[in-house]
Amino acid sequence: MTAGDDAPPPDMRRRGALIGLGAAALAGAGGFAFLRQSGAATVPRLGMPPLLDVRETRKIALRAQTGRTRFGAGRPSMTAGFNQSYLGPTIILPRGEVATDLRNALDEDVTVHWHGLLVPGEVDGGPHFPIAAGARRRGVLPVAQEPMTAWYHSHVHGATARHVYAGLAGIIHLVDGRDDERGLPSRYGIDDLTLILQDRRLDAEGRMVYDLTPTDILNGFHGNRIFVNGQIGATAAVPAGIVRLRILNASNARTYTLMFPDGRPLHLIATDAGYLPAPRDIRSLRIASGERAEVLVDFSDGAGGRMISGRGQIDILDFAVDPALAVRIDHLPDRIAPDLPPVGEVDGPTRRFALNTGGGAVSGGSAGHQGHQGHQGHGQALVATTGETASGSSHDLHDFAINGRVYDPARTDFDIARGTTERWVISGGAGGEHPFHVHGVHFRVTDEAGGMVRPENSGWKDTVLVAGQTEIVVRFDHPAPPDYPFMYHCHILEHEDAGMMGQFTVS
Ligand SMILES: [Cu+2]
Repeated sequence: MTAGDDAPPPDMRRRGALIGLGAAALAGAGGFAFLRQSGAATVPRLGMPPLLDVRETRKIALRAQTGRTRFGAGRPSMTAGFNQSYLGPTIILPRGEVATDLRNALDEDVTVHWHGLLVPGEVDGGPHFPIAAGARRRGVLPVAQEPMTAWYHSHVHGATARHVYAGLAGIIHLVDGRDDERGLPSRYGIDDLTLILQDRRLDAEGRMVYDLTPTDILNGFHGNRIFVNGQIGATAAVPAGIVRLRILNASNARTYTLMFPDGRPLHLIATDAGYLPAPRDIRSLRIASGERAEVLVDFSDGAGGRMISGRGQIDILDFAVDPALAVRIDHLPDRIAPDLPPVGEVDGPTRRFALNTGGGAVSGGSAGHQGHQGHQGHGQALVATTGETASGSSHDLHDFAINGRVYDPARTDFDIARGTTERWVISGGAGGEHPFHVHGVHFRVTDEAGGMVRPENSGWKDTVLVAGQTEIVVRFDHPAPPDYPFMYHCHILEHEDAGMMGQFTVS
């Protein structure tokens, strides 16, 4: 169903016109410094999200709020964000206990799901943990895991796609202070770049819109512009050395195949949930919605480059070497982390999950057809629509489910004994590719479509793109009581909202 991910609409090809943004347009681009000026062309420099470093304070304070944001040269768009008008700050998170103070200044429920953090169901921030309009909720995250790039986003059932699209998402760097020993770049925004990739649909006046058609639900919502950290057409300035890219695919549905057309390798150092033992050289990186990857790229030849997706059809981000940036890391590390432990012995049941996309495969989903109420329902819209599409009826065309059961918040799909290791076999059906995410666990991928596991899936994962059939081995160490179960779902957010989700307890 997502076969067209790498095939852009015509207006996404070659963004040459956007590179030549005029000064008037840049005034609205967020105030980022200009990278260079040559003739009439002025290129905005890629900015990083602001930092929320809680290593000392041990307190994460986030406020969900609406805003108006200008993207590129467009007119201001209705948006939402955490502590700002679009997206949220980069949280630098230490291990240990960290307090959370979450406030909701929206006119509707919000949640803050900690995607990738191994925390109990009570603080996981899934759909069972709504924070009402105007409310405030405090909690504690017990963080006891290895360094990784995680993220946070709203996860209100039926509204997740609209919320994330509007901007209610941000990235987390979980750190242990040892990256210097590992020989890894760690200077934020200089040689350690955060790249939040999103595609968004802009109308003729450059305003972000979310018009959900039945086709958008079937394929997931795909945009006509690429945003990196909420910016269009920016260029990243890098030193002439080794640069680390922390890549988060925070798109609603699009899968990217990232590469440099000059053949420059990507040295993969981390998958979703932690470091690989050593860099793995790859020529392209496939990254689906919800996934993260960290790569090192060598710019020591002094030449910039252009990162593209899908064999040259979509420009993602230009890189330019700035000689003023001091080079701190000039060679690849040989070794980053200990070898991955062997995949654990399976001592629980094997479970099978068939991801259903319509076609009458659904039976018995009694609580089913509630999925898309949130897209146009209660409260303020958060993001504009043209009003031309009637999204509320579209779910009647396609039933989205897992094993024939549409998500029902009142139904626990199964219970797992804490400490058990299970094998899960997930099938996407003919032609469908779905990123499958499980809350509260990290897992290993043991088989993809009967063949080799791709490098992108060779380390610790919490989300895996299922094309055909994928097998994972999962150990369940973190508790989730009946009131706060863990979710498993497709991370194409329109599929998830439409019911391709289930939940389980761990006790
Ligand atoms: Cu899906």
